[in-house]
Amino acid sequence: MTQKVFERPRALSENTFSYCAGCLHGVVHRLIAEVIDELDLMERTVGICPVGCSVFMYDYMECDMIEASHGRAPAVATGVKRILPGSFVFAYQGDGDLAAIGTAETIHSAARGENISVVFINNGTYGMTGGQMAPTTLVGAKTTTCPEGRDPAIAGYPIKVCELLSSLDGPSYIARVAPVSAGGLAKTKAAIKKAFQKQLDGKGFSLVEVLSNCPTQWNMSPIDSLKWIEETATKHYPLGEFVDR
Ligand SMILES: Cc1ncc(C[n+]2csc(CCOP(=O)(O)OP(=O)(O)O)c2C)c(N)n1
Ligand code: SF4
Repeated sequence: MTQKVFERPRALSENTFSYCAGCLHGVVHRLIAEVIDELDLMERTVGICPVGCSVFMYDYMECDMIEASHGRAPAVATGVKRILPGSFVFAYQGDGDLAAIGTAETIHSAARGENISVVFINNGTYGMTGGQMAPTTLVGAKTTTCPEGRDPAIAGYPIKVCELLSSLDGPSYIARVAPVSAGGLAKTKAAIKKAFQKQLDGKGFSLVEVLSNCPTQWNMSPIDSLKWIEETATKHYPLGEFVDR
């Protein structure tokens, strides 16, 4: 007798991801879909897509999805949640989207303690538009707009989103994870689940920062990009839970 031990989450569509080989966007989509299934949220979930490589997330999810313009996902999420308080609302945003053009929306929705959840994909670059420097690009890291490496004398220092938001009273949960190993994947899923549960419990704003990759714009193999996250990115962006209340 055969036994099914693995299947596509209900919340994930059958469409093929358009992401580059080895990109973690698809992996994180799947983890979100698994959590939506496990918490039985699909019928009341509204996801907010960003602008960036994951702009087509609405093609990959079976729940309702809305496309927000660049950086505005937390504002759109706020509107949906306030009008439909029984809905479950998450925003999915890259670092260009969340920490550059959307800085104001991010900080203010967190400070207000909006009862929404944000999954923040920090790959240290603007993947979709050609690998430009992002607010999260590490000092010394090379991008197409800082080919000699990020120089703080010119471009300042990377923004640590979890640490920044942790100084606010509004957030109920802030965590940073790195899905670069079996253990890292399990911790990433657990953090997303915890963040989603905070919203279900009415506790207010929750955010999970995922240290992610961009093998294409980093000019690295997928395996090397995961090693770089583990060995370099985590030194500057420590993993863990920053707020849990
Ligand atoms: C208002 C506005 N400014 C700039 C752009 C151009 N743009 C599209 S995607 C993008 C960068 C996205 O980078 P990120 O959020 O880090 O996502 P990634 O592609 O790396 O997943 C930019 C600058 C835009 N679409 N709209
Ligand atoms: S450009 Fe980078 S972030 Fe975008 S899909 Fe390719 S690997 Fe992923």
